[in-house]
Amino acid sequence: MESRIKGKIALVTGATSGIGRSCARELAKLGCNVIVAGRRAGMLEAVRMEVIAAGAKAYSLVMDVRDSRQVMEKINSLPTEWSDIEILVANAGLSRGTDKIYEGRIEEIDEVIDTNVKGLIYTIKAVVPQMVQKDLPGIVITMGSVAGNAAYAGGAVYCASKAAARYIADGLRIDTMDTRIRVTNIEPGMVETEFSIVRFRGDEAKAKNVYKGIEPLTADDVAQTVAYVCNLPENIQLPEVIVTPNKQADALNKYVNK
Ligand code: NDP
Ligand code: 8X3
Repeated sequence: MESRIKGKIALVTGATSGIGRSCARELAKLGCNVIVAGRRAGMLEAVRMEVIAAGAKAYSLVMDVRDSRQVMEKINSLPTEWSDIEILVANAGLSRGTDKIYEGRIEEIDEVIDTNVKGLIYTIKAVVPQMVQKDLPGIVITMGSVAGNAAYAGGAVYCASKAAARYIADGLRIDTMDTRIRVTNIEPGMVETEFSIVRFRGDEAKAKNVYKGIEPLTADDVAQTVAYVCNLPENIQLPEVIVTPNKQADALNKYVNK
């Protein structure tokens, strides 16, 4: 793929694993210099090395997107050579538990909403103003989900958080219509990453079972979609992209080989 984004600075949140990690690598392959963000410093260092191995520059930002002050301070005090962020992949997120909404643990409900909804807003609020002020042809990718388009059993809070991501993206797209910024909500279906292990509170057997009888997407599949969107000509905006494995139609329907 010919790169239109060579030399641009990208910030990827949730870059320590899964989709974010793959996005950091794919953007680096297209010549972007990448700021990788997440909470686990050791994992960030590994991703930073992967970006460098792909021939780009990399900078690590240890931050918890739930902490608004940390997000604002860390992003606003980036070294000058890293401060013109043109591509934001706001990907950090999680699901925790599969309880019925009236039985869910308050601390886990807070964790999901604080990360997926408030963390997303804080990240946008920290990055987008400089895109507007500098009149940059910015690209904002929000990581939604097919779960944002339909609720399912045991997923009320997560699904609500991903519906919120969709509407945050829609609102931002409207609020930036008079700028060069484009906004895309990516809505993946099943992707095998650490996601299900986190959702099942570390139970790897339960997590593996989610993908029994169906070939899920890989993190690289989603990252290639993100890279494609980021590399489009400036006048093309894809408001949303739904990406599922072949045997999954949407959040509720999938064909499982018995
Ligand atoms: P992973 O668990 O592999 O990655 C999640 C990433 O989010 C990690 O890098 C983690 O980093 C980061 N993260 C979580 N909480 C925070 C926080 N408070 N502050 C900063 N970073 C945080 O899962 P995926 O790669 O699959 O998930 C990435 C995104 O894709 C999520 O938003 C998820 O909802 C979405 N998605 C996933 C699908 C799937 O089936 N896997 C399908 C549809 C959407 P660290 O722990 O180091 O902070
Ligand atoms: C995660 C995808 O299908 O587990 O956002 O809801 S799914």
